[in-house]
Amino acid sequence: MPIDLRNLPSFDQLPVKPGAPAGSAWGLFGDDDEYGTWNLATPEKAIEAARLVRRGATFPLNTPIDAMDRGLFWFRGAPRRTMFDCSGGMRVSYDEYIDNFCPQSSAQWDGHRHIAHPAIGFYNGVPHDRVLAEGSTTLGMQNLARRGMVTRGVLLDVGRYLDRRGTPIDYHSSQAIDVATLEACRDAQGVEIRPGDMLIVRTGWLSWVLGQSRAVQTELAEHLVVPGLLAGDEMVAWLWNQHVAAVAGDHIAVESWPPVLEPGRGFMHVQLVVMFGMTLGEMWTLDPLAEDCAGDGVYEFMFTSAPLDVPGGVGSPPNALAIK
Ligand code: UVW
Repeated sequence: MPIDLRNLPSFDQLPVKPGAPAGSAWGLFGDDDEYGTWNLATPEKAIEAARLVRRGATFPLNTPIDAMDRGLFWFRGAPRRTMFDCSGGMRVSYDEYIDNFCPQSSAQWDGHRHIAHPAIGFYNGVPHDRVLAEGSTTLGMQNLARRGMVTRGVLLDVGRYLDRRGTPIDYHSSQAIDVATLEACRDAQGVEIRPGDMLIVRTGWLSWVLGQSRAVQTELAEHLVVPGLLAGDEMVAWLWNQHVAAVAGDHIAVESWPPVLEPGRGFMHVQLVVMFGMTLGEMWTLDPLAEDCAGDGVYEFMFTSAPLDVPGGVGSPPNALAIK
């Protein structure tokens, strides 16, 4: 369905579909939609993005798939690779198996199947049964994989902004970044967020944690606290009202971890993934891109991502590029 990026409902106008849950975008992109807010990354956004390529400077945003091979990501172990001679011992051709590969164990998209509301199901009101049925691919990663993900990207380098302000993020905490800080960072960088953009927030957490000793990492794995966005009503409304196609970061869960299960706060994944249909990018490698942006003062770029085409896939490495 054609999308008019100048005429999207504000958060206060949701839901647009009678009977849909409060604050949900269900039905906005069609009753059978499986792209969610990525619908906002229109062909016009791909053209806008391509115009931002000036130097050909390219920044891959994946993180090595074994980066969390320290028990850091407590329930998603690193994969085991086995390389073998597939030329019958003639030593001319090799393949490999990657066992125990969790597509969400390192840089990842949380796809539309990753999060459900226990009582009402998945994005767009798809019930649990339909997603969990044997052979079901509903809401799987194949949708975005086959569509291809291209749009204008914007980096908010909150880690650097707060460093420069003399109030660095405490990486060994669940420090929560509020809307005012995101806006102040955006303002300091002189960049606009436009409908259909890919919003990327850098905290600096990933490079910090990968540089820690095994002892610190083990302790962190046991009591996982990670900075991130301040989950809650204000952030949810702000993210919707920016009309971004998706949001990503270099930290563990987009929102600060662990979630605070109190009225007005809560587990923001449910609101973003289930109610908006917004995929979430986590643990992306952002430092080289951020260095470049700090160097030339340009925080916008062409963004591309080619998730794995796993029918019914829950998540995927992003295989994302930022190109300036
Ligand atoms: C965690 O599980 C910490 O994050 P997510 O579910 O967003 O991948």
